[in-house]
Amino acid sequence: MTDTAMSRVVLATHNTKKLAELRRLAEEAGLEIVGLAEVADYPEPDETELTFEGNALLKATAAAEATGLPALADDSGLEVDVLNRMPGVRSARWAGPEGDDRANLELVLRQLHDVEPRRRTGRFVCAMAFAHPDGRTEVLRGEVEGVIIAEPRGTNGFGYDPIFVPEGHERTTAELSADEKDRISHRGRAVRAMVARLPELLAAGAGEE
Ligand code: ITT
Repeated sequence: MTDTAMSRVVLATHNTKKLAELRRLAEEAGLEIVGLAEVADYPEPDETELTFEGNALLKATAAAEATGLPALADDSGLEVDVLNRMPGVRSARWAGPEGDDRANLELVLRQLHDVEPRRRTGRFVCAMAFAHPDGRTEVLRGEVEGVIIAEPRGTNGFGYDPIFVPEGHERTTAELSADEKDRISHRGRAVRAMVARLPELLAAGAGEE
């Protein structure tokens, strides 16, 4: 295996905004990225697990099996403390199966309408899973704490970004630049932790082939 081939990974996500963030973070780390659009179509697994880690592993494993390439997938979402950490793993479809970002965010705002500011705490969570075609897997978590504000602000990012202000910041993650968000985000943290593990994960796979 050449060095180039060793760092080639497929990013297993159908969410184009998430793909853009993952691609940016992974390419920064020197990985050669293959998107799902560049590989043969395969059935998307149902996200049947009750944890971010479980669902991330389902997605990464399905991609590695279908493509024969090492795969990375994330399962992510917003946990709101007064909602018993929901929407959690149901973040993408909180307001209905069609996965409408705006409807999801507005439902959370309605659910929090009478909650005072100091109790509107929560976090973005990202479980980042790696799956090698030889069957080995790894999963890591990144988080960013923050508060959920009452009025959406900003147009960058996606999902719940317009209502989430990270701890120690005044702007929402939809008002931060891409670089600023990457530095502090749940996804940025998880990707950086995974990238640090990849040389070992990819090399071990090469040795066993
Ligand atoms: P894939 O499963 O194909 O990757 P998805 O959108 O279904 O795409 P998830 O099941 O992981 O992905 O759901 C993630 C949802 O959580 C996403 O749709 C947003 O609503 C929310 N979310 C995750 N990361 C976010 C971020 O960085 N900013 C804002 N919202 C985020």
